[in-house]
Amino acid sequence: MEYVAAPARLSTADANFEHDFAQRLHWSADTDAAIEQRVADILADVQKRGDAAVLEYTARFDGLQVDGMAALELTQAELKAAFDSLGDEQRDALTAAAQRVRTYHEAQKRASGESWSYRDADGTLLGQKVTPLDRVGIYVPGGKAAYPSSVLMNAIPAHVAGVQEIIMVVPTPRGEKNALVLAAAYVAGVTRGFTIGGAQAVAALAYGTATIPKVDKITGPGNAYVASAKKRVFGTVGIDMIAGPSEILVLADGSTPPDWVAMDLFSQAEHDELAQSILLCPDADYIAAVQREIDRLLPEMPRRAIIAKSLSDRGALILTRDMQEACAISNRIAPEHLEVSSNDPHQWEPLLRHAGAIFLGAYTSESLGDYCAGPNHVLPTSGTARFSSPLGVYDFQKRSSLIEVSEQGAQTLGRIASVLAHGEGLQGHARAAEMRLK
Ligand code: HSO
Ligand code: ZN
Repeated sequence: MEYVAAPARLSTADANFEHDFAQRLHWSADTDAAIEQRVADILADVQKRGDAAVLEYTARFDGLQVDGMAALELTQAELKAAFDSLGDEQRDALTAAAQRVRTYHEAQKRASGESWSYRDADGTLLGQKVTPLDRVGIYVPGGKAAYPSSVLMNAIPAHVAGVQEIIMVVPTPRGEKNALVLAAAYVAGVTRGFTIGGAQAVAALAYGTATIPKVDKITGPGNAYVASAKKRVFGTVGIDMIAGPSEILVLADGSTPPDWVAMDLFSQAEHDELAQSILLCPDADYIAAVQREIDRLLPEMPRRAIIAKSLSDRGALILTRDMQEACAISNRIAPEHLEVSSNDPHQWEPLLRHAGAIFLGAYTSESLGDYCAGPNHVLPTSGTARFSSPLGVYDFQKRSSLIEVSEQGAQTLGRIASVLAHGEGLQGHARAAEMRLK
């Protein structure tokens, strides 16, 4: 079967541009009501029956029938054995990627993850104390989207933050384990692992069972059931985000070889038929050249069916008046990944405000960021980069305010508090402040 990848061809000069652009971008994170109901039932059941329910759902949904929960645990020895079983090439690549991701997140922790305090003129101490979460759960998808790189991206920032216990869950249909996923868990410092998945795994982590420890926060991507379960347990535990399909936006000035750009568009399109790849460029000839490269390269791609559908249904090649306008449109999209494919990327970078990750210059393919550059690849999607950030060390930390009022400070603050407390009609508050006045 021959596949055709035909992204929409738009131009900002067209009268219909706003309409066509809005249609291309439209994406809804709503899940259907049937899934919501089934997930609600599974959560309630696991909360009530614990391990017994987890065992039943794992047998039913993953075809993994075992005698007891012990058989669903991945021991440290097993994680290490998986690592040792890798060939040199994979082992070295995994270790190198993990080291770079660790170095990046250590810098992130130094920059914004440290406690601080100051004393005001009255000698009152004010500050912020940063502490890691005690225990987190990381959800690792199984099946066709099993990504060892995502194990690194979730577990390493948790480890760097100082989280003592990192519990990994990974659905393992029929018990077929993915050696690279287990090896990544070993390299990244996962404490305990379980071969469970779906809403039942999210429930077990959120509520705890006799075997699965209750965690404080659950991170990591998953299918519609997992996303729905994470939304429902939010409040009982923290969650990171609800990730939508992958996206890439390439902002090109025409200086990068067009086959490089075509392959970068493929790199996200191949994730998912719902993934979105967009090119913004002021040069019509260059856009035509990229389309020619798409046509030439597509038949070589093992995942060409997915790429063709993603590009044809959700992709776009957009002609802009100039690079400034391309930057402005990019800000409206707020893409997950933004490549500035220009020989002068620093000219445009100051104009770019909303993106999960910004990749500067022709050599910075997005795929390097997915695996090993260092920054996290768990990024805000579907325009949420307008108000949220990559997964990071800060997601595994929390802050407590610190206040130590001096005797003199109690006089100054006591007068202010007393007035406001009376204004709110709260006697107890007012008197607690007044008692400390001389
Ligand atoms: N691009 C994906 C992450 C990933 N890519 C994992 C390859 N493996 C997240 O947006
Ligand atoms: Zn990717």
